[in-house]
Amino acid sequence: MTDTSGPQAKTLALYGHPFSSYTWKALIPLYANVTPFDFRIVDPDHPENVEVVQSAGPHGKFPVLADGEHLIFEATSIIEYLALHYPGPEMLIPSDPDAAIGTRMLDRVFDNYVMNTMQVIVDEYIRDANNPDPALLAAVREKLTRTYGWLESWLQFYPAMGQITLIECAAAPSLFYADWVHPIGEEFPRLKRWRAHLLALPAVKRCVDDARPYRPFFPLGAPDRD
Ligand SMILES: N[C@@H](CCC(=O)N[C@@H](CS)C(=O)NCC(=O)O)C(=O)O
Repeated sequence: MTDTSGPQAKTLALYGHPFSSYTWKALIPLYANVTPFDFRIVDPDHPENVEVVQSAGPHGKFPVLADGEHLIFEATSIIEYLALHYPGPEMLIPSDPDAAIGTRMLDRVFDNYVMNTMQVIVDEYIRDANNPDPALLAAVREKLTRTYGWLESWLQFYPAMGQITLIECAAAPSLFYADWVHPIGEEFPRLKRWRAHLLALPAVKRCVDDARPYRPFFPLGAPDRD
């Protein structure tokens, strides 16, 4: 999928899948900072890559970043690692400690209250696409609506447009898929606009485009947009 090459030797490799939201989260900073790396797809045709991922963390999840022999898992930790060891034009974590706490807090919001919440619905459709549990779906949709409301208020005070930090890395994939699962309503105009802004960032657009061939596999059916 990715030719990230340049003249420099690549010491980094990212293991993941182009349709995986958490893989996007790690790809976005690599693309944004033009950091050279090899992409290693995790799928049944590449058991050697599956093996690396299985060896890295307790549940064998991806993405995994390899820097030589050093394996880093958890997308947030990968971004922290990149910010420290492979800095680029985008300052992924603010240097001011208080601002950094705020950035990390928002990262938790997107993982825990958007991505992982939305994933409950996706998992329910994987379990039985024809007969998902309506009570479960309603409860999770209510949680997502509450999160959208919170983000709509938060965006009033989030000044930035254009930069890529840990916040954007977490927000773009989680809002991309959450909107497919539980559309962001007209009552959340700032959030709708911000999602559109995020998807237009070149580093994010590249992830969206590379994932297009896999859309037929989306358990709820991918909408004909984005
Ligand atoms: N907390 C992990 C979540 C990673 C995760 O859930 N990855 C999914 C792909 S988006 C995965 O590995 N799925 C395959 C599996 O669970 O076996 C992170 O932030 O990196």
